[in-house]
Amino acid sequence: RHFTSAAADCKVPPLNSVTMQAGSGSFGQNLGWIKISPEVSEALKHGTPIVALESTIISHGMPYPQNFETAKELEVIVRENGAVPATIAILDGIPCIGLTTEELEILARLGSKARKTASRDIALVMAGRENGATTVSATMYLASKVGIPVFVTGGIGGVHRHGENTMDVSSDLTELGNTPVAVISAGIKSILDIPRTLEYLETQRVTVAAYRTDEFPAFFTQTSGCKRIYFYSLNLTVDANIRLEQKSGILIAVPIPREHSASGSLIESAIQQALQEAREKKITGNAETPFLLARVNELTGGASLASNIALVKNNASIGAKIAVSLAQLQK
Ligand code: PSU
Ligand code: MN
Repeated sequence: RHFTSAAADCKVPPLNSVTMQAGSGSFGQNLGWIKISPEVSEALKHGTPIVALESTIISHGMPYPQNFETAKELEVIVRENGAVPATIAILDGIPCIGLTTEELEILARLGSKARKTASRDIALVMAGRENGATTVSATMYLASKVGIPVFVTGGIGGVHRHGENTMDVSSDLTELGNTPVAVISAGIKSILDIPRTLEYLETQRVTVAAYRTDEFPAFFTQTSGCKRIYFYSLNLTVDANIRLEQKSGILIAVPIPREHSASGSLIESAIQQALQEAREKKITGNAETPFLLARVNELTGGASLASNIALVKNNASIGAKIAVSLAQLQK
């Protein structure tokens, strides 16, 4: 039902109508299959800082209506910090860069009825004219296609525990190895294998930097025990990566603000229980993360959701600042 109204707003621009231009290298490709909102299109043209935002976090990462509120608030925070927000999703089979409030609401209400769309799913969702909520990998891919070098999210996927046997390794990691976008996140959850994830990122040639710490954060908590992460000036690092024309991305890990990390150990024990339940219910593959997020939220009486929202907002303000100073460096 919602689909039709989204389709009306989401027209494919005619070829030649969109001129790409931004952060790195050569732009000006004509992508007739993608819809860029007028505001983002203008920003690309003028080199105005832009922050890409993903949509799986809206549909699968949080319940309605907090997901809708958070999606809107993230855009406000990006604007307050001087950048233009570009939430990315696929509506009626059309990849959209920059959504209207109505489109954000459609995704928020669809929840897990929207298809969780990783890079490998983009073509399928387009072919089926489906609504797709893009994960980190798909959002990076689409952001890079139109020339947006900075992207803010909450947590990325990683190597799952026992991934050395199951081979469940998120395509977020291989996309980071192949797509020159800086991803600002709060690290990865301890439901994943953090040391193996960092090893895998190294193999994929991904630059890993942290914000004001030398330790990789673990999403709900500031620490993971994994040290020796670089923390040089982040805008200079992103700028250098672009000048080098590296094909790989940068993972920027921002620890959750201290005042929201207090419930970390409570959340940690809920995670252990949820993991156990997932094993008993044989929930695997791309259904695992959404199940765990929802279950942990139930078990913690909403504390994990509150922390999740707080850390994504914090990432949005830091990501927007990085985008602003990067745009200045590139003038
Ligand atoms: N981690 C979170 N919240 C999320 C996700 C991960 O804390 O919403 C989502 C992101 O969209 C991420 C995706 O890209 O899950 C990874 O899924 P998978 O492990 O199936 O690759
Ligand atoms: Mn997986």
